[in-house]
Amino acid sequence: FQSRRRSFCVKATSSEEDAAKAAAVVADTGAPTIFDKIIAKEIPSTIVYEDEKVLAFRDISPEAPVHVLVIPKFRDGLTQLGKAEEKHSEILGRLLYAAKVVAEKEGILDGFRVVINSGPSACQSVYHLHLHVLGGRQMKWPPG
Ligand code: TR5
Repeated sequence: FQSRRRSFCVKATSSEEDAAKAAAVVADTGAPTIFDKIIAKEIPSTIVYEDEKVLAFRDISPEAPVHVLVIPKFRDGLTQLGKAEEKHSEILGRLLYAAKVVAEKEGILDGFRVVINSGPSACQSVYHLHLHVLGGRQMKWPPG
């Protein structure tokens, strides 16, 4: 299943470098992720919205004209939605509301999609909970 999963989760590519990346299975180890560096501003990102608890920035590999990631600044064990506990209810609500604020700022309130990939079978690749806000084109249903 691991190798089937890899081919489902990674876009077809011809470059050897990308093939090597595809071979690396991402696991939820609880270790810091690239998003911690984005929060710390050690790595540049295009920030769309920020408050004391939430950061929203453009996805580096957009799947739609608007593709923004909304993340908690303090992960607090929330590597994936599947690990949420009741204590995370408030931040989960804030993230969802921030997704709406992002959609409004981006001018896509007429139609947008919010996606959370949780765990390997959903192709999660960064283990710091994040909402994908996608829009600016006609979405298809059902998603793959
Ligand atoms: O696959 P999941 O749902 O975990 O989504 C992770 C998302 O993070 C993907 O859509 C990636 O394109 C995105 N991503 C990965 C990196 C990155 C990023 N978005 C903005 N900036 C990024 N940097 C600087 N580095 C990444 N590795």
